[in-house]
Amino acid sequence: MKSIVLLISLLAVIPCAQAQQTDLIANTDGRKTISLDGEWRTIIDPYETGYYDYRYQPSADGYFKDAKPKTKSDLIEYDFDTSESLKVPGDWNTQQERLLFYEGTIWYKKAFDYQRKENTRLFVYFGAANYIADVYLNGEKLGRHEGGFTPFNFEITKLVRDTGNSLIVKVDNKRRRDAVPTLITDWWNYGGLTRQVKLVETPATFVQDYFIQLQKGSRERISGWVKLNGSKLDQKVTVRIPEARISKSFTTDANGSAQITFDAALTLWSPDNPKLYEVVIEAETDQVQDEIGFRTIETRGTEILLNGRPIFLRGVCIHEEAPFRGGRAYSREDALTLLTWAKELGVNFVRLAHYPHNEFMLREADRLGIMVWSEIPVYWTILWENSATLENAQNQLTEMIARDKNRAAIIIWSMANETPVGDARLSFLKKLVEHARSLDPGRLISAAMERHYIDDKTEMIDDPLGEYLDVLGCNEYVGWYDGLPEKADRLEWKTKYQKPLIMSEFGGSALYGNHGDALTRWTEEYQEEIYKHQLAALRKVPFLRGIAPWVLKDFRSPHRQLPGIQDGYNRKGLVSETGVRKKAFFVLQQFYRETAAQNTVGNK
Ligand code: GCB
Repeated sequence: MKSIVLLISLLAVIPCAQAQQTDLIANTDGRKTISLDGEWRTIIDPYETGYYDYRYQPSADGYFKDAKPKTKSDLIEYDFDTSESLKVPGDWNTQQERLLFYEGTIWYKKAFDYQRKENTRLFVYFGAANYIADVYLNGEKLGRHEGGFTPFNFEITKLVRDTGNSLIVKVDNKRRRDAVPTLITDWWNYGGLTRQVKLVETPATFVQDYFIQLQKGSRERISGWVKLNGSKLDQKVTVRIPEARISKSFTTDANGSAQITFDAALTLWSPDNPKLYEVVIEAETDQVQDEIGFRTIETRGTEILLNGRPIFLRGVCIHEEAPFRGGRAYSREDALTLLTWAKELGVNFVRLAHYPHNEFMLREADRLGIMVWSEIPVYWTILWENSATLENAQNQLTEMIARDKNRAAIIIWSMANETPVGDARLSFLKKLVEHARSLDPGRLISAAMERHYIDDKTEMIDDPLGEYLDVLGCNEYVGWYDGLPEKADRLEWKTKYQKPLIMSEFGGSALYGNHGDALTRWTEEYQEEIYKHQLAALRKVPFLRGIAPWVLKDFRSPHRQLPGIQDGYNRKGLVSETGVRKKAFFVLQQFYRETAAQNTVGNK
């Protein structure tokens, strides 16, 4: 009997739940939603008292029960409703000083009422929770999600009540060796419900997802698919692009899927003309709207071609950190500020490092005409031989692509950053490349790799991973970790591949307002000197097709300890953490002005 009770209580708290996680609703913007943002009651639980019992077994009566004493004698040692609160969306670290370094569990509770409607379904959608989220509604476990930067949702149609719903999320941001990312990163481990949370209402059978883009290699043919979810899976589905007078109908199969292809003469999306079309996906039981741009992206030899024409990517790297207030960025305003700073620099391209950024960044990049490199946090050291780590990375890749595959701005999916060459790593990353190509055959695949010297003045890019990529990415810090700024002048760059190269990082640190001569570390002049030498040298690299210097804005990092200079910030920003421009900003801006007209760095 005891063991049955134990089994039931175990089932109540962990594993089965994962199966209930519903496939992602790809475009929540296009449907009826109810925001759950605002104050959530929270319990800081470093010992996970609300999850494990005193034998370290998952407890059947954890905090997720949201229990209240029923009699004056009842013993209940927590109470959400008299606990403190935190704002959602938002990392916890920057909301309370005592949480700045906190890594562990915090429980979140939101109470809500909901008027159930006939023939509708209800989902709870999380933009992101860093890092593991265990989600419960009215005491029942909905499921667990792992990965701090991608969205997930659960269906709650059968569990939701008219009044007094208790939505509880245990968020745990403890770093783990087998996780993605692993124990060390050069950014802050911001924990919590860092992005929007919402209820999404759908008809009984609804348009779950769709992929509507130009077919690879074609500027006139649209190709993709639509997927329904529900009980009436065979339906007529019409894709309309009203402005282009397009209306094409398809029939979904017994699984609710339809392949779609049709010809369309459209104005193509580009940084000069970021044209977006209203696209309507109309099923018999549901309708969703989106704004979609259409463009092609491909490579030919060492060229990158946008809509068939060679381009040079004038970029900058960006972390998802809020301008001015610090902490994780999560709003449209944050996205607009960061991307406007980048635009003022003269970019046509951003590398969103080192994990998928919030959806506003992609939506705004689409509108502003900024091409995007988007990546998953396979960073530095990963447990290459661990199958669960691979599955986790693959899942994060799936979720990134699921959310953003219709954004014209994204031209590159990147698999990894600065990972060490080796067999297990190569086999791991090859699987990610194959996976990305199977989900999205149209975009380019890259990774930020490393280079090495073959003699004292020749830099070589020959990482075996390069063979599987469309575009080579390479991080180098000549002038900062590697010699002094003038060293860049003496180097020649080589690669064994006939592929385009993006210098996906270079730069150096300066504290804004710290001045000295060009050889004094941490001064704006030293950083400026790096940029001058780097840009002059990179002009001479014949296969270079883009640059993304590190980094737009100073960002928090526990790696960066130097008192009076770093104080917990990586200072490689071209602007300070409050957005004040350093001298190097203007050097890069000038370079971009000169090169914009030519669409090349003048190496031919
Ligand atoms: C790198 C990493 C980046 C770091 C940067 C640095 O190579 O990719 O995440 O922040 O160097 O500042 O050292």
